[in-house]
Amino acid sequence: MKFETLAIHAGQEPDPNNGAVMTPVYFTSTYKQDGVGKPRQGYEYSRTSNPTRKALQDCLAALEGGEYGLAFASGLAATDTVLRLLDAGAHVLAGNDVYGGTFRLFDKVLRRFSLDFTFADTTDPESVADALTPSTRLVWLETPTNPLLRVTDIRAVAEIVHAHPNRPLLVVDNTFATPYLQRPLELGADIVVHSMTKYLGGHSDVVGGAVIVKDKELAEKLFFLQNAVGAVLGPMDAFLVLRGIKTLSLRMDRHAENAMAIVKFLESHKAVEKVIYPFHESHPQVKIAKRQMKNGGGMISFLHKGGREAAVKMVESTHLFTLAESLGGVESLIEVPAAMTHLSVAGSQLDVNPALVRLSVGIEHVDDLIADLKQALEM
Ligand code: P1T
Repeated sequence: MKFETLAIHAGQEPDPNNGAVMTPVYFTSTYKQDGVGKPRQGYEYSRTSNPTRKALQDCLAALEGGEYGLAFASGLAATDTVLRLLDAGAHVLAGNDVYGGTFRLFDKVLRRFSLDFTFADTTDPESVADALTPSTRLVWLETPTNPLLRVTDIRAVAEIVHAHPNRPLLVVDNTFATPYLQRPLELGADIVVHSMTKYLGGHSDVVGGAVIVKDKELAEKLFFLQNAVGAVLGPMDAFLVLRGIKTLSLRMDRHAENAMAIVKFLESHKAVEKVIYPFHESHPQVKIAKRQMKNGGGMISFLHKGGREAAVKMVESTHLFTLAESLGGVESLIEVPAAMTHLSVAGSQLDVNPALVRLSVGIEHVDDLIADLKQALEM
Protein backbone atom coordinates (compact mmCIF):
# COMPACT_ATOMS: atom_id res chain seq x y z
CA MET A 1 0.00 0.00 0.00
CA LYS A 2 1.03 3.59 -0.59
CA PHE A 3 2.19 5.95 2.15
CA GLU A 4 -1.07 7.93 2.41
CA THR A 5 -3.07 4.73 2.91
CA LEU A 6 -0.64 3.30 5.46
CA ALA A 7 -0.72 6.59 7.39
CA ILE A 8 -4.43 6.08 7.97
CA HIS A 9 -4.66 2.30 8.35
CA ALA A 10 -1.33 0.69 9.31
CA GLY A 11 -1.45 -0.94 12.75
CA GLN A 12 -5.11 0.04 13.11
CA GLU A 13 -8.11 -2.26 12.81
CA PRO A 14 -11.68 -1.57 13.96
CA ASP A 15 -11.82 -2.70 17.60
CA PRO A 16 -12.65 -6.46 17.72
CA ASN A 17 -14.85 -5.97 20.82
CA ASN A 18 -17.27 -3.37 19.46
CA GLY A 19 -16.20 -2.20 16.02
CA ALA A 20 -14.91 1.22 17.14
CA VAL A 21 -13.24 2.64 14.03
CA MET A 22 -10.75 4.80 15.92
CA THR A 23 -8.15 3.01 18.06
CA PRO A 24 -9.41 3.11 21.66
CA VAL A 25 -7.23 4.82 24.26
CA TYR A 26 -6.48 1.91 26.55
CA PHE A 27 -6.13 3.62 29.91
CA THR A 28 -4.96 0.58 31.79
CA SER A 29 -1.72 -0.16 33.56
CA THR A 30 -2.34 -3.90 33.84
CA TYR A 31 -4.26 -6.81 32.26
CA LYS A 32 -6.18 -9.78 33.64
CA GLN A 33 -4.30 -13.03 33.20
CA ASP A 34 -6.11 -16.30 32.46
CA GLY A 35 -3.75 -18.16 34.79
CA VAL A 36 -0.34 -17.66 36.32
CA GLY A 37 1.99 -16.73 33.47
CA LYS A 38 -0.91 -16.81 30.97
CA PRO A 39 -1.50 -13.24 29.80
CA ARG A 40 -4.24 -12.65 27.20
CA GLN A 41 -3.01 -11.56 23.76
CA GLY A 42 0.46 -10.96 25.21
CA TYR A 43 -0.49 -7.97 27.38
CA GLU A 44 0.75 -8.07 30.99
CA TYR A 45 1.69 -4.57 32.08
CA SER A 46 1.57 -1.26 30.18
CA ARG A 47 5.23 -0.33 30.55
CA THR A 48 5.93 -3.49 28.55
CA SER A 49 3.05 -3.19 26.10
CA ASN A 50 -0.22 -1.31 25.63
CA PRO A 51 -2.64 -1.76 22.69
CA THR A 52 -2.87 1.96 21.84
CA ARG A 53 0.90 2.29 21.89
CA LYS A 54 1.23 -0.91 19.85
CA ALA A 55 -1.06 0.48 17.12
CA LEU A 56 1.16 3.55 16.87
CA GLN A 57 4.36 1.51 16.94
CA ASP A 58 3.13 -0.73 14.11
CA CYS A 59 2.03 2.30 12.10
CA LEU A 60 5.44 3.95 12.52
CA ALA A 61 7.21 0.76 11.40
CA ALA A 62 5.09 0.64 8.23
CA LEU A 63 5.64 4.30 7.39
CA GLU A 64 9.43 4.10 7.73
CA GLY A 65 9.65 0.88 5.73
CA GLY A 66 10.82 -0.89 8.89
CA GLU A 67 9.60 -3.98 10.71
CA TYR A 68 9.49 -2.76 14.32
CA GLY A 69 8.49 0.55 15.91
CA LEU A 70 8.91 1.67 19.51
CA ALA A 71 7.29 4.73 21.06
CA PHE A 72 8.83 6.75 23.90
CA ALA A 73 7.87 9.61 26.21
CA SER A 74 9.94 12.13 24.21
CA GLY A 75 12.43 12.34 21.36
CA LEU A 76 15.25 12.51 23.88
CA ALA A 77 13.93 9.45 25.73
CA ALA A 78 14.06 7.60 22.39
CA THR A 79 17.62 8.82 21.80
CA ASP A 80 18.71 7.89 25.31
CA THR A 81 17.32 4.36 24.92
CA VAL A 82 19.16 3.87 21.61
CA LEU A 83 22.45 4.97 23.20
CA ARG A 84 21.92 2.35 25.93
CA LEU A 85 22.62 -0.30 23.28
CA LEU A 86 26.27 0.64 23.78
CA ASP A 87 28.76 -0.48 26.44
CA ALA A 88 31.01 1.81 28.42
CA GLY A 89 34.08 2.80 26.39
CA ALA A 90 32.25 2.91 23.07
CA HIS A 91 32.87 5.83 20.73
CA VAL A 92 29.99 7.64 19.04
CA LEU A 93 30.50 9.82 16.00
CA ALA A 94 27.79 12.45 15.68
CA GLY A 95 27.01 15.22 13.24
CA ASN A 96 28.33 18.66 14.15
CA ASP A 97 24.92 20.31 13.77
CA VAL A 98 22.30 18.52 15.86
CA TYR A 99 19.42 19.58 18.11
CA GLY A 100 20.85 21.32 21.21
CA GLY A 101 19.17 18.82 23.54
CA THR A 102 20.74 15.87 21.71
CA PHE A 103 24.17 17.48 22.11
CA ARG A 104 23.46 18.14 25.81
CA LEU A 105 22.42 14.50 26.39
CA PHE A 106 25.58 13.24 24.68
CA ASP A 107 28.01 15.77 26.10
CA LYS A 108 26.67 16.41 29.60
CA VAL A 109 24.99 13.14 30.54
CA LEU A 110 26.20 10.14 28.56
CA ARG A 111 29.88 11.10 28.72
CA ARG A 112 29.56 10.54 32.48
CA PHE A 113 28.73 6.91 31.68
CA SER A 114 32.02 6.50 29.80
CA LEU A 115 30.71 6.93 26.29
CA ASP A 116 33.00 8.99 24.09
CA PHE A 117 31.62 11.45 21.53
CA THR A 118 33.17 13.32 18.64
CA PHE A 119 31.33 15.62 16.26
CA ALA A 120 32.08 15.80 12.54
CA ASP A 121 30.67 17.35 9.38
CA THR A 122 28.60 14.41 8.14
CA THR A 123 27.66 16.28 4.94
CA ASP A 124 31.15 15.30 3.81
CA PRO A 125 31.35 11.47 3.74
CA GLU A 126 35.19 11.75 3.80
CA SER A 127 35.03 13.44 7.23
CA VAL A 128 32.94 10.55 8.48
CA ALA A 129 35.50 8.06 7.19
CA ASP A 130 38.32 10.04 8.85
CA ALA A 131 36.54 10.32 12.20
CA LEU A 132 35.73 6.60 12.65
CA THR A 133 37.96 4.96 15.27
CA PRO A 134 38.51 1.33 16.29
CA SER A 135 36.04 2.01 19.16
CA THR A 136 33.26 3.56 17.07
CA ARG A 137 30.03 1.64 17.65
CA LEU A 138 27.43 4.16 16.53
CA VAL A 139 27.16 7.02 14.04
CA TRP A 140 24.44 9.62 14.70
CA LEU A 141 23.09 11.78 11.88
CA GLU A 142 20.43 14.40 11.57
CA THR A 143 19.42 15.25 8.02
CA PRO A 144 18.28 17.91 7.43
CA THR A 145 20.00 19.22 10.57
CA ASN A 146 18.60 21.43 13.27
CA PRO A 147 19.01 24.40 12.83
CA LEU A 148 21.27 24.77 9.76
CA LEU A 149 19.32 22.37 7.51
CA ARG A 150 22.49 20.69 6.30
CA VAL A 151 21.86 17.57 4.27
CA THR A 152 23.84 14.34 4.53
CA ASP A 153 23.89 11.72 1.79
CA ILE A 154 22.53 8.83 3.88
CA ARG A 155 23.41 6.15 1.32
CA ALA A 156 27.02 7.34 0.95
CA VAL A 157 27.55 7.52 4.72
CA ALA A 158 25.88 4.12 5.24
CA GLU A 159 28.36 2.54 2.81
CA ILE A 160 31.34 4.04 4.66
CA VAL A 161 30.03 3.20 8.12
CA HIS A 162 29.15 -0.38 7.23
CA ALA A 163 32.48 -1.01 5.54
CA HIS A 164 34.24 -0.25 8.84
CA PRO A 165 35.44 -3.45 10.58
CA ASN A 166 33.23 -2.84 13.69
CA ARG A 167 30.16 -2.28 11.55
CA PRO A 168 28.89 0.57 13.74
CA LEU A 169 25.15 1.24 13.84
CA LEU A 170 24.00 4.10 11.65
CA VAL A 171 21.22 6.12 13.29
CA VAL A 172 19.30 8.84 11.47
CA ASP A 173 17.17 11.35 13.35
CA ASN A 174 14.43 11.81 10.74
CA THR A 175 12.44 14.41 12.70
CA PHE A 176 12.77 17.27 10.19
CA ALA A 177 11.99 15.20 7.09
CA THR A 178 9.42 12.67 8.39
CA PRO A 179 8.98 9.33 6.60
CA TYR A 180 6.76 11.05 4.02
CA LEU A 181 9.79 12.92 2.66
CA GLN A 182 12.64 10.54 3.45
CA ARG A 183 13.04 6.91 4.50
CA PRO A 184 16.52 6.36 5.93
CA LEU A 185 16.13 2.58 6.45
CA GLU A 186 15.71 2.21 2.67
CA LEU A 187 18.95 4.19 2.21
CA GLY A 188 20.99 1.93 4.50
CA ALA A 189 20.43 3.29 8.02
CA ASP A 190 20.02 0.74 10.83
CA ILE A 191 17.87 2.86 13.14
CA VAL A 192 15.52 5.80 12.62
CA VAL A 193 14.72 8.11 15.53
CA HIS A 194 12.00 10.77 15.74
CA SER A 195 10.84 13.47 17.98
CA MET A 196 7.12 12.79 17.43
CA THR A 197 6.52 16.10 19.20
CA LYS A 198 7.08 17.69 15.79
CA TYR A 199 5.55 16.74 12.41
CA LEU A 200 4.30 13.27 13.33
CA GLY A 201 2.11 14.68 16.10
CA GLY A 202 1.70 17.77 13.98
CA HIS A 203 -0.47 19.87 16.32
CA SER A 204 1.92 20.95 19.11
CA ASP A 205 -0.17 19.11 21.68
CA VAL A 206 1.99 16.11 22.55
CA VAL A 207 5.59 15.23 23.46
CA GLY A 208 6.82 11.87 22.18
CA GLY A 209 9.65 9.97 20.54
CA ALA A 210 10.06 6.97 18.27
CA VAL A 211 12.61 4.39 17.19
CA ILE A 212 12.14 2.24 14.08
CA VAL A 213 14.30 -0.66 12.87
CA LYS A 214 14.20 -3.51 10.37
CA ASP A 215 16.47 -6.01 12.07
CA LYS A 216 14.84 -8.49 14.48
CA GLU A 217 17.82 -8.92 16.80
CA LEU A 218 18.25 -5.16 17.13
CA ALA A 219 14.51 -4.79 17.76
CA GLU A 220 14.65 -7.39 20.55
CA LYS A 221 17.46 -5.45 22.27
CA LEU A 222 15.51 -2.21 21.94
CA PHE A 223 12.21 -3.70 23.22
CA PHE A 224 14.18 -5.08 26.17
CA LEU A 225 15.59 -1.60 26.88
CA GLN A 226 12.22 0.10 26.36
CA ASN A 227 10.76 -2.11 29.09
CA ALA A 228 13.84 -2.19 31.33
CA VAL A 229 14.42 1.58 31.25
CA GLY A 230 10.73 2.49 31.07
CA ALA A 231 10.58 5.85 29.25
CA VAL A 232 7.40 4.81 27.40
CA LEU A 233 4.69 6.86 25.71
CA GLY A 234 1.31 6.96 27.47
CA PRO A 235 -1.87 5.79 25.67
CA MET A 236 -3.46 9.26 25.29
CA ASP A 237 -0.28 10.58 23.69
CA ALA A 238 -0.10 7.52 21.44
CA PHE A 239 -3.66 8.25 20.29
CA LEU A 240 -2.84 11.89 19.55
CA VAL A 241 0.15 10.92 17.42
CA LEU A 242 -1.88 8.25 15.58
CA ARG A 243 -4.46 10.91 14.78
CA GLY A 244 -1.81 13.40 13.71
CA ILE A 245 -0.13 10.92 11.37
CA LYS A 246 -3.34 10.43 9.38
CA THR A 247 -2.89 13.89 7.80
CA LEU A 248 0.92 13.85 7.64
CA SER A 249 1.17 13.75 3.85
CA LEU A 250 -1.30 16.62 3.35
CA ARG A 251 0.40 18.71 5.99
CA MET A 252 3.92 18.10 4.69
CA ASP A 253 2.91 19.07 1.16
CA ARG A 254 1.38 22.34 2.40
CA HIS A 255 4.29 23.06 4.77
CA ALA A 256 6.71 22.72 1.84
CA GLU A 257 4.57 24.72 -0.58
CA ASN A 258 4.33 27.59 1.92
CA ALA A 259 8.02 27.32 2.75
CA MET A 260 9.02 27.61 -0.93
CA ALA A 261 7.00 30.85 -1.27
CA ILE A 262 8.49 32.24 1.94
CA VAL A 263 12.02 31.39 0.76
CA LYS A 264 11.37 33.42 -2.41
CA PHE A 265 10.11 36.33 -0.35
CA LEU A 266 13.04 36.22 2.11
CA GLU A 267 15.75 35.98 -0.53
CA SER A 268 14.55 39.19 -2.12
CA HIS A 269 14.33 41.11 1.16
CA LYS A 270 17.11 43.58 1.92
CA ALA A 271 17.26 42.74 5.66
CA VAL A 272 18.06 39.10 4.89
CA GLU A 273 21.70 38.08 4.45
CA LYS A 274 21.22 34.43 3.51
CA VAL A 275 18.34 31.97 3.30
CA ILE A 276 18.85 28.28 4.05
CA TYR A 277 16.38 25.74 2.64
CA PRO A 278 17.24 22.22 1.40
CA PHE A 279 15.42 22.58 -1.95
CA HIS A 280 16.78 26.07 -2.72
CA GLU A 281 19.27 26.25 -5.58
CA SER A 282 21.84 27.98 -3.33
CA HIS A 283 21.86 25.10 -0.81
CA PRO A 284 25.23 23.31 -0.99
CA GLN A 285 23.59 19.85 -0.89
CA VAL A 286 20.52 20.67 -3.00
CA LYS A 287 21.20 17.77 -5.38
CA ILE A 288 21.38 15.22 -2.58
CA ALA A 289 18.31 16.75 -0.93
CA LYS A 290 16.32 16.41 -4.15
CA ARG A 291 17.48 12.83 -4.56
CA GLN A 292 16.65 11.60 -1.08
CA MET A 293 13.71 13.82 -0.08
CA LYS A 294 10.27 14.18 -1.66
CA ASN A 295 10.09 17.91 -0.94
CA GLY A 296 12.09 20.49 1.02
CA GLY A 297 9.95 20.35 4.18
CA GLY A 298 8.64 23.15 6.33
CA MET A 299 11.78 24.44 8.05
CA ILE A 300 13.67 27.55 6.91
CA SER A 301 16.63 29.25 8.57
CA PHE A 302 17.97 32.65 7.61
CA LEU A 303 20.64 35.08 8.72
CA HIS A 304 19.44 38.55 9.59
CA LYS A 305 21.70 41.24 8.11
CA GLY A 306 21.35 43.34 11.27
CA GLY A 307 23.00 40.71 13.51
CA ARG A 308 21.80 39.36 16.85
CA GLU A 309 19.88 42.42 18.02
CA ALA A 310 17.93 42.80 14.79
CA ALA A 311 17.16 39.07 14.76
CA VAL A 312 15.81 39.22 18.32
CA LYS A 313 13.76 42.32 17.54
CA MET A 314 12.31 40.66 14.47
CA VAL A 315 11.22 37.45 16.20
CA GLU A 316 9.63 39.53 18.95
CA SER A 317 7.64 41.50 16.35
CA THR A 318 5.69 38.82 14.50
CA HIS A 319 1.98 38.33 15.20
CA LEU A 320 1.10 35.14 13.34
CA PHE A 321 4.45 33.41 13.73
CA THR A 322 4.52 32.56 17.44
CA LEU A 323 7.82 33.07 19.24
CA ALA A 324 8.40 29.58 20.62
CA GLU A 325 10.67 26.54 20.71
CA SER A 326 9.66 23.37 18.88
CA LEU A 327 8.43 22.95 15.31
CA GLY A 328 6.32 20.86 13.00
CA GLY A 329 2.83 21.94 14.09
CA VAL A 330 0.11 23.32 11.85
CA GLU A 331 0.79 26.79 13.24
CA SER A 332 3.89 28.80 12.28
CA LEU A 333 6.64 29.30 14.87
CA ILE A 334 9.71 31.53 14.93
CA GLU A 335 12.79 31.53 17.14
CA VAL A 336 16.46 32.45 17.50
CA PRO A 337 18.23 29.08 17.97
CA ALA A 338 21.42 30.50 19.57
CA ALA A 339 19.38 31.96 22.44
CA MET A 340 16.64 29.32 22.63
CA THR A 341 16.68 25.74 21.29
CA HIS A 342 20.46 25.61 20.93
CA LEU A 343 21.55 27.50 24.04
CA SER A 344 23.20 24.29 25.29
CA VAL A 345 25.71 24.28 22.38
CA ALA A 346 26.99 27.82 23.16
CA GLY A 347 30.77 27.92 23.26
CA SER A 348 31.08 24.38 21.85
CA GLN A 349 32.13 23.25 18.40
CA LEU A 350 28.42 23.36 17.49
CA ASP A 351 28.00 27.08 18.28
CA VAL A 352 25.19 28.75 16.26
CA ASN A 353 25.32 32.24 14.72
CA PRO A 354 23.28 34.55 17.00
CA ALA A 355 21.77 36.30 13.94
CA LEU A 356 20.21 33.03 12.74
CA VAL A 357 16.40 32.96 12.72
CA ARG A 358 14.55 29.63 12.40
CA LEU A 359 11.05 29.36 10.99
CA SER A 360 8.72 26.42 11.34
CA VAL A 361 6.35 27.27 8.51
CA GLY A 362 2.78 26.24 9.28
CA ILE A 363 -0.16 25.56 7.01
CA GLU A 364 -1.90 28.94 7.33
CA HIS A 365 -2.48 30.94 4.12
CA VAL A 366 0.94 31.86 2.81
CA ASP A 367 -0.07 35.47 2.01
CA ASP A 368 -0.80 36.07 5.70
CA LEU A 369 2.50 34.48 6.70
CA ILE A 370 4.50 36.60 4.26
CA ALA A 371 2.71 39.79 5.35
CA ASP A 372 3.58 38.98 8.97
CA LEU A 373 7.27 38.37 8.20
CA LYS A 374 7.42 41.52 6.07
CA GLN A 375 6.08 43.80 8.80
CA ALA A 376 8.43 42.21 11.38
CA LEU A 377 11.48 42.62 9.12
CA GLU A 378 10.55 46.25 8.48
CA MET A 379 9.79 47.30 12.08
O1 P1T B 1 11.74 17.45 22.44
P1 P1T B 1 11.83 15.96 22.22
O2 P1T B 1 10.55 15.32 21.81
O3 P1T B 1 12.48 15.26 23.36
O4 P1T B 1 12.77 15.74 20.93
C1 P1T B 1 14.11 16.11 20.90
C2 P1T B 1 14.53 16.38 19.49
C3 P1T B 1 15.20 15.40 18.79
N1 P1T B 1 15.61 15.58 17.52
C4 P1T B 1 15.36 16.73 16.87
C5 P1T B 1 15.84 16.90 15.46
C6 P1T B 1 14.68 17.76 17.51
O5 P1T B 1 14.44 18.89 16.82
C7 P1T B 1 14.25 17.60 18.86
C8 P1T B 1 13.54 18.67 19.61
N2 P1T B 1 13.70 19.94 19.05
C9 P1T B 1 13.16 21.10 19.56
C10 P1T B 1 12.43 21.15 20.68
C11 P1T B 1 13.43 22.32 18.77
O6 P1T B 1 12.75 23.33 18.94
O7 P1T B 1 14.35 22.27 17.94
